[in-house]
Amino acid sequence: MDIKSITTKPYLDQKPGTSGLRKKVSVYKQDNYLENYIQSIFDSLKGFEGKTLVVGGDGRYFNHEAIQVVIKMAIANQFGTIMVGQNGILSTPAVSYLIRKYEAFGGIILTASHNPGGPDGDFGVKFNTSNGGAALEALTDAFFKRSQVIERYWMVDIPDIDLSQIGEQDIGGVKVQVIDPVCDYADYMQEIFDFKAIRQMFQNGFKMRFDAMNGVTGPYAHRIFEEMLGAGLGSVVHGTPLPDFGGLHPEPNLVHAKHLVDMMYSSEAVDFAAASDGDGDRYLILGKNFFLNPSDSLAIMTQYIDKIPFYQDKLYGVARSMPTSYAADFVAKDKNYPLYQTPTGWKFFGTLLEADKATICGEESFGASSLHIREKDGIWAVLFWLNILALTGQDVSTLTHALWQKYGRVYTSLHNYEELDSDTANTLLNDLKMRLPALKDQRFKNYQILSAEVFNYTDVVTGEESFNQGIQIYFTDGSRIITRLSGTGSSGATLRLYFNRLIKDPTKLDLDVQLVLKDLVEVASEILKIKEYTGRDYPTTIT
Ligand code: VG1
Ligand code: CO
Repeated sequence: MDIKSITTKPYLDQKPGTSGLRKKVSVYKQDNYLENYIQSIFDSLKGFEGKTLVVGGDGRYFNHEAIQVVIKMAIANQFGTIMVGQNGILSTPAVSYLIRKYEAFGGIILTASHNPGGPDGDFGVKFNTSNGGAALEALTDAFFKRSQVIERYWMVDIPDIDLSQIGEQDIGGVKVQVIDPVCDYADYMQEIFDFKAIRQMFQNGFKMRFDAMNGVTGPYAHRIFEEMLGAGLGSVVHGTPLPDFGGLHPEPNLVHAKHLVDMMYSSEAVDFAAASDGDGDRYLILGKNFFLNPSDSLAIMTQYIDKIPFYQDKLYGVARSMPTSYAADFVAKDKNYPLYQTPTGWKFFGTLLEADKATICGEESFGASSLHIREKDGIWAVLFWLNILALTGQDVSTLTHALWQKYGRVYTSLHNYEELDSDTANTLLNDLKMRLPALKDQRFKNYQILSAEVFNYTDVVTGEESFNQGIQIYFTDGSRIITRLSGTGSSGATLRLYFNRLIKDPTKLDLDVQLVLKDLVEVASEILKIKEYTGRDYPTTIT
């Protein structure tokens, strides 16, 4: 087989963000752009010759072309086996699982996750290491460094590989295995959860709707919910992965899954509804007339994890990202589980999971997962909830109200200012940083500042330090404002503002979230000088 060295010139913008290198499709389509980044990844790794690489994507626009490039370059770089999902499809959690199960060297996931798809949308590349987790910062920094000086990449000149048939092909001594994307993952879910109890619940007439938002989870959901659990045909909607996600923005939240939310607040409502994002690592859960906040979801999962046999000998602790509300902290304390607060981004949970310190992890951004893999996992979270419902016979709203009755309700919301000029956003934050020491003890409306600090993180396992992971302002009543810049966008800057306010009064558990947070939101605008810097009166999205 003819392995060619192709001369190239570096692009200077290949710096991965919170989760891989995400750029507009038009950027990825530039000559050698994808090739450069893939070779920069391979050049930064050692000892993969003859080993296995798992490759798959969320089916978005450019997935087809890109996967051929990745496979051919992996062959040229002398991996031994390339395991790829049929038609190039694999969810992010499935890749994580396959890497672990088959002891692969690593995996490449072609996805921009919840970012919009199509020719005008985003594309992305993520590398996961042999533990199944996304590459840590030291490694992604190495990719970036390499990408800035790269002069050649390795490629084989062969026709496109047929990914439509399951089976094994030998290509010049390298094995290309096309696998069923769902099988291994579905078997694993069956090991973790009580499928029998969930099946029984469906037999008793329980009705669910799962909206795959035309992302990658369609095939997983059809197989697991409809076929294995008997949820009934038609329970899964938008279940075919489409290159442009059928025009949907595959981000399961109150804004982009509004159609599902509206349905659950109407007379058409079923018992339980869920959705997931483009690459299948996020989840949204709704009950009848009820939206489950992801931070509360983590708290309730923490309450019930000891009832799921798979976890009974692995109850180590709970981890949540810093902007995730502290609802789970109350439960963890009660249950005597250590609680860890990490920076935003799933990769920070990895070391805790490896060291048997965390069993379950969650993010406010509709992400949850456990030590079963090293990525967040949308289908897993939905199954976890189905298992809780089958076990307790209660519904989502009742279980959440029970949590609030016991600990109080942490009213929570995220306000995003999108498409800001990057310099403006950075100046705003830098100015705020300078003013932090002076903010302590200051009073705004009824809120007095207890502390105002930059969140720097030291990994409790490795001692590795990550600076500048957001700004936390605590008030004396326990309320909290957090702000940070998004690291997953492909253009401009998104300023995120997270709000938490704890209300313990049992007669005030069902108030309107934005009303409860109104004063706090105004205080934040004042402290951050949002209008002054951005000229904006309102956030772009509220979830
Ligand atoms: C966002 C979320 C973060 C999540 C990340 C990747 O990052 O806030 O919690 O882990 O997306 O999710 P940022 O930097 O934009 O705030 V996914 O489903 O896009 O891989
Ligand atoms: Co995702």
